[in-house]
Amino acid sequence: MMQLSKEQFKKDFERKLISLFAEDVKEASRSHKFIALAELVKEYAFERWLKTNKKYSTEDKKQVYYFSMEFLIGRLLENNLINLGIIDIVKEGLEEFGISFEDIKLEEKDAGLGNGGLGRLAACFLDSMATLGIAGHGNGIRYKYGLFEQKIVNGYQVEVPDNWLKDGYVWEVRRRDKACIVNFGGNVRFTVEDGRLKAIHENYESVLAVPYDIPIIGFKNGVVNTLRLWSAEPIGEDFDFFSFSMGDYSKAMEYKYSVESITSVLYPDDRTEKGRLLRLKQEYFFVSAGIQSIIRTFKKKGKPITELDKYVAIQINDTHPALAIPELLRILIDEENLSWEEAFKITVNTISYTNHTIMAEALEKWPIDMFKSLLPRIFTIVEEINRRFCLDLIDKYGHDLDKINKMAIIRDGYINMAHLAIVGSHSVNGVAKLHTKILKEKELKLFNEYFEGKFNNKTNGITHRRWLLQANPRLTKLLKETIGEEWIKDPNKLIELKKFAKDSSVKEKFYKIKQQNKTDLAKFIKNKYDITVDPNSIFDIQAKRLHGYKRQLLNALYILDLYNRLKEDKGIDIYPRTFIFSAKAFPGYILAKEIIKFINTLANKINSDDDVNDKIKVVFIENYGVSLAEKIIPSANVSQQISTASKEASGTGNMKFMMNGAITLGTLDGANIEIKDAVGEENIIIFGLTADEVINYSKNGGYRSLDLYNNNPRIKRVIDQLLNGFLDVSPSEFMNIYNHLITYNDEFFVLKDFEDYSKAQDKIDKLYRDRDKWNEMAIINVAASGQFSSDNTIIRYAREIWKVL
Ligand code: 4GP
Repeated sequence: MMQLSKEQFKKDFERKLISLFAEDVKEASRSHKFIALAELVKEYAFERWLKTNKKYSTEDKKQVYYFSMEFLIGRLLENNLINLGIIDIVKEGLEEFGISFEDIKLEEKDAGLGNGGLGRLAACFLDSMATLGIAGHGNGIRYKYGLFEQKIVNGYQVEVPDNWLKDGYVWEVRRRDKACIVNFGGNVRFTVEDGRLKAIHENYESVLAVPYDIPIIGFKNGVVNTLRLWSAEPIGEDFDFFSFSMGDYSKAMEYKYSVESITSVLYPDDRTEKGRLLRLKQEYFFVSAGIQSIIRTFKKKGKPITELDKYVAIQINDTHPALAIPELLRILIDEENLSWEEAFKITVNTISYTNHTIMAEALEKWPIDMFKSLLPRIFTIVEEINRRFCLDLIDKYGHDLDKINKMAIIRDGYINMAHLAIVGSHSVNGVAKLHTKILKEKELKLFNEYFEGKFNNKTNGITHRRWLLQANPRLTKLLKETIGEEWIKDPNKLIELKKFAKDSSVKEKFYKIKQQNKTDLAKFIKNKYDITVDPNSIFDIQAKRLHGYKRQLLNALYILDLYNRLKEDKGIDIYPRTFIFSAKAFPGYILAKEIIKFINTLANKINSDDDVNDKIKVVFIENYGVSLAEKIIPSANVSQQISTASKEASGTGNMKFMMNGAITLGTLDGANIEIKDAVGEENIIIFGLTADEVINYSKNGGYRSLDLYNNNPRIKRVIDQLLNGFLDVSPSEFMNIYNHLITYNDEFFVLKDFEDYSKAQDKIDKLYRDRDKWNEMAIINVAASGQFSSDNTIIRYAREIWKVL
């Protein structure tokens, strides 16, 4: 832990302002104060970074690399100060200068290099690996533009580019000397060299991969690991001088642009061939650079390459980095001259794969033609993996062609990346018990039977340092006063809070904290949208990506029905409620965008209707991301986790909300089930179809949403209101929603679960009136949340997959 006195800090801070900007505290702008503070944190941390790196290069410790297309790291300043153990000193020191830390921290850009759960999980894992002293590093892409910024205009989502690097990024270090070359295109021919077949890749185009390193600081342990993000640059001079000197300026610029576009955007538009090709390019680009850099570091140790798997573990975050498998094989065979058998054994032992979803749309498949022309050598390797795997299958199953077809890596003109990832790795894990069970028994059953013992579960987790210490300082203080500080190092100790669940003074304090957090959010909403929400109402929150299966639509239709009931009978006794949504929709996902418009339309109608205004309010907070989540989650009373059972692999928002004392209103899906087991049935509200029921309906039919529409007047009314002008929009505005629910038979069982959901909401209403009981439930949720710290998850990865603990 770092020793720093307040006086020393103040001196250092003044010195930094002078050396960077020739300014004193009085003159400096908010932005300069932020930069000076961040630069100071770097000064404090970088010595440790150097030491950690030195230690890793001299020790024989196995290095873990987490390969991910997404790292949603959010803002780092506060997190870094907490982990260095100097947050209080810094806050106090700044205060004495008359500077509010809360104010200057907002100057930092929220690095949104990801989309949702998978990306945020990667960031939590980095924090936990550093804190546990595991030599674990991230490998990803330095996107020039992060996930788009969402604006709501007239109720519609509008996407604005997130130019987060515009003013520079204070935490990164460009390491030009560690750049690698990545090759695309060209052709492959085979020759015989020393009696062995040798692949020659030629006529390719090369791109320079330049790493930018970000320090990942462990919690009070002196460890600083590395997140390495790769940026694509033209090789040699900035543009093609030949074209330029011939006067073809635009051709030269085209070359520069085409190279730089590789790392320009997260999620290129997958509706076009060009967009899909770019995504494949991105995948190979960061994987190839990452593996080359790992091998280079490993070789400095002077160990034989055949021992690589003893010193290196690579975890691939979903299939996006699955090209790590053929790329590692390529290097071992073509550059290190190992035999296929040796190279394959090492590759499988080095790589492990995490599956994050069973949604068909997310299961990657690449057309052979595209793959082959972009990555000709890699294609021949994938073909060979497939050929040998199919032969093994024939060995085991004879000529059961149906089975072999189902399991093959290459089939019907496509390369199935999940199959490649399973065959080329030694571990395949799901992210919650139910999800793993579905993988093992349904989606990937054949593979689980064939590769005995390869499949395993690693339930997700979240770092309590960000989601409790940082996001909720008030609750953190209460916890310290009540159960001491051991839980910060060992989150399982949070369970000690359970003893205080019936303690009326702790309950009262907990209630007050929740009210203060709600008041903060209410002020934020007032400032931003001029909507007045009452902190005494129930804050009922659904904050996550917008997707059909996450069923924001169920929540919204329920609100519309509630509104109808209130209009019909003003005497209905409901506890006042504020429904809060926050969600981004993927730009090309029409239905999701229409649901956003629907929620906003509903919000307008309800918020401006004096008849119901003291009872319900609806707020859509735009631009959901890590920083906004830190603001929203601590204020929640109800956490909506209402996905169609079987569809949400785990969820991690559910864990963040419970850790902050919200009661989960959820289906038996993903990690909700484990949350239920941890808190007990009486401290969670469960409703809806089970995963088995959903799977059964989807497979065998037996559900008709039209019947529900015809037989349930409440459902009929809300569906009709989508189209009949009730919402003061044109009849076609919500046509996709209507079609989704009725014409296409409600794929995600929104209407099927409607009644049960409505009853669950009634339960919440009753429970909240009993303040004592509610607080007890909330405290039990906080107490049981330690189990879901990502420290626990990482310990399991480290012991069972990477074998580093
Ligand atoms: C998400 C899953 O949808 C979510 O259930 C899970 O908690 C999270 O991964 C982390 O494991 N999937 C994605 C994705 O983010 O892009 O597929």
